[in-house]
Amino acid sequence: MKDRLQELENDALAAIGDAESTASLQDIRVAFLGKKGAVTDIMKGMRDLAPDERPAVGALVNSLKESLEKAFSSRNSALQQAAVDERISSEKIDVSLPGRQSFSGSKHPVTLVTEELVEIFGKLGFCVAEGPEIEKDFYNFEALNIPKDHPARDMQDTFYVSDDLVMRTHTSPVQIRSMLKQEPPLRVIAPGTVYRRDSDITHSPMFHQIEGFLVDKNVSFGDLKGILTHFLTSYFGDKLGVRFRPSFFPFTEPSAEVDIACVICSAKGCRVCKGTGWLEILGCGMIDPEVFKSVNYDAEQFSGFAFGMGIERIAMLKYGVSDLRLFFENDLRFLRQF
Ligand code: 2U9
Repeated sequence: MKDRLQELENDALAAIGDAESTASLQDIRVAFLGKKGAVTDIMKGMRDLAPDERPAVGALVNSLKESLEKAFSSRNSALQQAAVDERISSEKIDVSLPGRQSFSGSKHPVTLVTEELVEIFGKLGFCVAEGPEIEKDFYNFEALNIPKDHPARDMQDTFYVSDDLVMRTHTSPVQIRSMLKQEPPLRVIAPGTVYRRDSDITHSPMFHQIEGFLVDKNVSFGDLKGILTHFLTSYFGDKLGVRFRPSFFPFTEPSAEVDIACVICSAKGCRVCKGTGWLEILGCGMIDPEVFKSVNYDAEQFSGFAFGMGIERIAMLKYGVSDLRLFFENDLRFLRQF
């Protein structure tokens, strides 16, 4: 029995010494010391020994187990340490290697301007609203008091998807949807992409607009002037000259166009302001009672103003960009400047 135990110990120690990973070491451990392992078998076989032999054999088996446990534990530590050493050497960093250049993107100027406008109006209590770019005739024209024979509805000016669907020509339909959803008081700002059949140096078939409106009791043209003057001086600078000129839009009455003193030549007269010293910057007016009718607002009880402007135009003036097409070409030499 002593010889058998010695042989078993030799075999186990050899296998432990040869184990190349902690996983294979674990398999060896199970083969010798596991429930069905070789050492356990011997312990089970002790039942068949004569009673006087048992104490001596038991002591031998215990010392074998102890010796194997020690060997397993020390081999396990050695293998773990080897794995750590291997990882450390494979993950070594060569700090002398030249770095890789990282390219960071930047926001498009149209996005930058939109964010700035939304922030200014946000501080005045306006919330952003969005809507679909393919619109029903009703939201884009009918509800805005744009009659069937209005030139804006012409196939020459509007992209028709079907008889009843158009690519929205302004973000005003978003405002109609807001009014149909909510009762006054309401302050909404609607930035977004719009489409018109127009393409030359100063017009693009796809461009961006921001429109806003406010509806409440007792809203006056004075409120409109106050809010829009505050907005223009916040955006372009404190001592900015601002003037309101009478105009016409189907959805506002009275209507006005707003000019600012030319920011390019400080109102001295230049190519951009065509020598006038003034730049047209936005359109506005008191919301026409006809518009209130189509959203079931009581025009006797409520009044409101609305305004709209082209975002590219504002961006061109702010950043001194002379050609509208630069905004849509995605030339990195242009975009990297923002
Ligand atoms: C509702 C009622 C009225 C929005 C308005 C303008 C005047 C305007 C143009 C500026 C340059 C469009 O991008 S542009 O070509 N817009 O002049 N927009 S009042 O009036 C509204 C909007 C929604 C329900």
